[in-house]
Amino acid sequence: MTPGAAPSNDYLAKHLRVTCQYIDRLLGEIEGVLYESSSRTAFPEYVMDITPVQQKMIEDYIARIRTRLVQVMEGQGMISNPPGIPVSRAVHSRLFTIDVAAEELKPQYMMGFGDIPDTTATELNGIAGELQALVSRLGQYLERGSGQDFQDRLQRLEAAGNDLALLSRIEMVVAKRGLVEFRGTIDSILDRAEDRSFEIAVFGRVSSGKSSLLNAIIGTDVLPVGVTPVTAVPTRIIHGKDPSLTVSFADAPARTFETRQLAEFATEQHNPNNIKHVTRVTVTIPVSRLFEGVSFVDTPGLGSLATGGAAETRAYLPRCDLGVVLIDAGSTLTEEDVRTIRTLQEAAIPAHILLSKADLLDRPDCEKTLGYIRQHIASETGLDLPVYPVSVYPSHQKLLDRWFEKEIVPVMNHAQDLRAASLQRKIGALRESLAYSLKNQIRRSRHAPAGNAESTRDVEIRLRRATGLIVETGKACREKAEAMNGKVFGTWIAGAAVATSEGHEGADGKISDKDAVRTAVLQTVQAGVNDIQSRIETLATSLQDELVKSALDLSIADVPGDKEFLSLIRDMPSFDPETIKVTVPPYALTAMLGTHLGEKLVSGKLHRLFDESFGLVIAGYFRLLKEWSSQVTYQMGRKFETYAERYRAQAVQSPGGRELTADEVNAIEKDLRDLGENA
Ligand SMILES: Nc1nc2c(ncn2[C@@H]2O[C@H](COP(=O)(O)OP(=O)(O)OP(=O)(O)O)[C@@H](O)[C@H]2O)c(=O)[nH]1
Ligand SMILES: [Mg+2]
Repeated sequence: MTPGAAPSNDYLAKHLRVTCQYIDRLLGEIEGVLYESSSRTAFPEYVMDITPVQQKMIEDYIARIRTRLVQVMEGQGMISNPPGIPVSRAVHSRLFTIDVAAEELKPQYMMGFGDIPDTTATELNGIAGELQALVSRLGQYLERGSGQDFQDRLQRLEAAGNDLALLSRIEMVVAKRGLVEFRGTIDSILDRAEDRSFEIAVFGRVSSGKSSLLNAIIGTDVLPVGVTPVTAVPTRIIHGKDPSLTVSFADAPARTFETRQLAEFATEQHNPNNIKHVTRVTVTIPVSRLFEGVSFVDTPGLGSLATGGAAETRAYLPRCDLGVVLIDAGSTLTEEDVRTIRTLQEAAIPAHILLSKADLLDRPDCEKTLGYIRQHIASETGLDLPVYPVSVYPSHQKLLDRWFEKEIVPVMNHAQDLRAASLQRKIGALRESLAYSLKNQIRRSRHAPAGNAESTRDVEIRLRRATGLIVETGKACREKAEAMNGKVFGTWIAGAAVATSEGHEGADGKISDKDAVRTAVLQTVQAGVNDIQSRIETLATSLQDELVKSALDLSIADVPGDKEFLSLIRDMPSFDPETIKVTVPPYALTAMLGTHLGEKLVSGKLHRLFDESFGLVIAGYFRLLKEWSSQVTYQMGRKFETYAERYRAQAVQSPGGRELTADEVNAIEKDLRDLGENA
């Protein structure tokens, strides 16, 4: 063949291409062997027996062979195909496979391997849980796309006039030291900085009048209202000339709709438990009262009647810049209201308190209630906050206007300054915890007590067991909730059999047999509920204890607050005993149970009766309880991880209490100075 001429036939061309590709891949494998030590594989295969000079020579020859391969291809007029697979996709698909492989470490997949002791099972669940959490975090990071690169985002934000010099220095130290545990916080601060709006959010229990209040403020009835739980996802309202509705989804690109379609996405009726996976709803309408750069946010109600939307509200809460908390004049101030104010306080977000539906009270009662609320909040939170009465009735318009002019207009006037201040507060807090972590590294290296290696390993094992416990509790609660339906049915049959064989009126006349059946059923339901609740409480206490003990071993001061995990157990769906209307079959059961056919007939009839009277209600309730327990264990897992991730990182950084070299200490001290700390 002459140079540059195409191979004489397709087979030959294919053969050439495939062989060259194969040679190239083998060269890649040699590189894999050479770089094994730097890849830090967990299962090293090769012993390094070549010198750096030899390694360099090999690399040079590999480069030479590759050049020749390219020349061969070009010489035959064959152009190699441009790459078509994005790296991110390739990494994603491997991560998915790793996740599946990690799942198989769980004891439930090892049935055939003989008995597994309980502690080993918990540990295996823990190992799987730890690996899967890391894989999922890496996956989430990738999903944000390359446009989300930290340095890129920082530069863009700084160009837009944000003072993020400190955050930039923090990012550099975090990247240099591989402290992935600080990535999440940096990310959320950048999110907040990119979103230039100042958000005023309205919180309160279900039906306290949040949506009605915002409608009254903006002068339209765009937000759906009603007596049952209505709002299902946090809904932003911003000012704009042309009305529109933008909805973002977790699993689909954002879309624009007409504002009248809001109910399809934002209400419990049309989007129960957010089955449509809506992540953000923004309504743009002309609102003369809304200043540029400020948005109002309507949130789903909290409290015992709350639905799935309450979780959305809690997740959203730390993001807002100002929280307006509504206390319903038609009921009393509850623990839930105080908790909302406290959560805002912990997130350093100013809280404003309103007594809604003030039209329901006459003036003296209103005054009395305002005083009581103010005093109660002060004693519970230490905050002395003014409480304003408001009502959406036109006759009470003045009340609403007075509060708005006095409290909200000044805030809107300074929205951008307030927003910048809150951003700096968040960055400051991050700097503190990073500096603390670096100082700790030096301190532990200098004062490594004997047995540090032991305690570091203990910490790792302890955290792993706790992770395993989360996996196990979640599974046990789900199984318990699923089994409850059958159990209640069994109780009902047993009760019904006794009732029909013994007659209807109790001998002492106090308790009828119908009541006995009902009581037995209720007790069974309650026992199931108690079981689930106590498993979750035990989990909360264990997680708290394990974290506190680990922090002590690692000399870390940042430990979870006293009831931090227990406080996640809230809004447990309650069971209404009124729904149990027990009807006992009007014929003697015992007489019919003798024959096979009789048993079948009776069993069929009982099943129907059970379903007709209350079986479906019970099934629905335990389904709700199952979802609730999954939600709570998931939240506990997330909270646990935020601490455990940092603790594990610290445990790894003090491998056996090895003393750092003078150079390593100097480097850390330089980082501390870069962060503005005296090392
Ligand atoms: N009397 C009186 N009733 C009100 C007032 N504001 C709201 N309501 C009524 O309270 C009920 C609940 O109002 P919503 O605005 O839907 O309450 P919400 O807090 O948004 O409720 P969720 O979205 O379900 O959490 C409705 O029946 C309203 O008519 C008020 O100022 N006075
Ligand atoms: Mg509402």
